[in-house]
Amino acid sequence: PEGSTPTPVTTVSQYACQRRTTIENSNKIFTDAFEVLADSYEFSEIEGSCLAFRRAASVLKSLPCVVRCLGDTEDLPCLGDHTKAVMEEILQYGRSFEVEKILSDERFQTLKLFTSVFGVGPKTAEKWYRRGLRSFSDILTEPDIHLNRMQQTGFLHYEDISRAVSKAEARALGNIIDEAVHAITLDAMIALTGGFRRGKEFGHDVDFIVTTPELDRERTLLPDIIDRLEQQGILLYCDYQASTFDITKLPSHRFEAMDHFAKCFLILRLEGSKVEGGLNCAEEDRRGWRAVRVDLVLPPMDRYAFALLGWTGSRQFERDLRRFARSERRMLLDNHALYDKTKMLAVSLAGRVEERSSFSLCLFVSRPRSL
Ligand code: 8DG
Ligand code: MN
Ligand code: MN
Repeated sequence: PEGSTPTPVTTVSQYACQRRTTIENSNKIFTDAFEVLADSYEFSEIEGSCLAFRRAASVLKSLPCVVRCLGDTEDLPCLGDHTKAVMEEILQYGRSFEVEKILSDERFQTLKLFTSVFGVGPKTAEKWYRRGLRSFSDILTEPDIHLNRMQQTGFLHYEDISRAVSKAEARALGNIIDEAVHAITLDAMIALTGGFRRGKEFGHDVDFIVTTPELDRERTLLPDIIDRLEQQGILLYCDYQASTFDITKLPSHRFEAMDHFAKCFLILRLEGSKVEGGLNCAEEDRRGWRAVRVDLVLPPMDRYAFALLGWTGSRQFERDLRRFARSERRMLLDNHALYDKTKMLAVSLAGRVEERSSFSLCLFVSRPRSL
């Protein structure tokens, strides 16, 4: 138009899948506080407030600069009164008293400690807390406590599993999985997914997708891979879940849909010599190896793109991707499929042209399929 050019307005979307977010977080001081509050609400099973703080943290992580005053947040979505009150405290005093109170709370500290063990969720942690248990030695010396195999392994490898996995270690594990899979079948594909696919330097585990063009082979391949890792003597723990994938099912309406692909949650033994740059902790140095959490998921080849999209994370990105599909596109999305409710059609998705930032996924409607 004539005259002055309008000031560009950069609006931040309410959907994480519509925001570009880098690995650098300029607003860590706020997002760390929100995450404490979210955890605290999660422990109290107040899901709405928990998600509100997780959503707010995700919004601030997408900002290129630090928030300097409350005015900076005026045009931002997903920030409620409570969120802003916490930010105001931090802006004024450099810390939030509400967060400090939570951090010094015995129940919070104990639940945080207990849930840091592999295999211990909020329910079990709460149960133990109510019985008066406060430390790991309380749990391990209490005669009436029965630990399942996952929890026993969690305590056994606690130090190793709690320590972040580096990119170099993820790469070394990639080579081990690659070698194991290709010793069994030559035409399988392996992709690194999860946080490392998003470019993170460290992770709590390493996630891989394995798939093969051989029809139905993905249902039987995983037990073969697990056997092989066992024979190599590097399998420390394995929770295997067989495929329950049913092609006739619609994408689920549930909020955080678990998928039905064959998968396993593993703990593997990683030799220090296999990692470039070697070992990074004194204790490991003496032992020469460390335990690492590894997840493998095996979708059928024609579902690879959905599985990759679903397992790349973050959890907030995935939640918002599904919400965006539902609310803005009248579609249902999960780790298996994308379904157009208005056309009653399954949409197929070209695997390699996945555009994560805008949901302008290269979509094309497949031949009508009665789902
Ligand atoms: P991190 O390991 O570096 O801490 O982060 P991450 O890689 O983002 O987290 P993750 O817990 O390994 O989960 C990666 C993605 O996998 C996450 O977006 C959720 C998705 N995912 C599923 N199904 C399942 C499942 O059954 N269990 C787990 N743990 N994650 C799943 O789609
Ligand atoms: Mn991960
Ligand atoms: Mn994982």
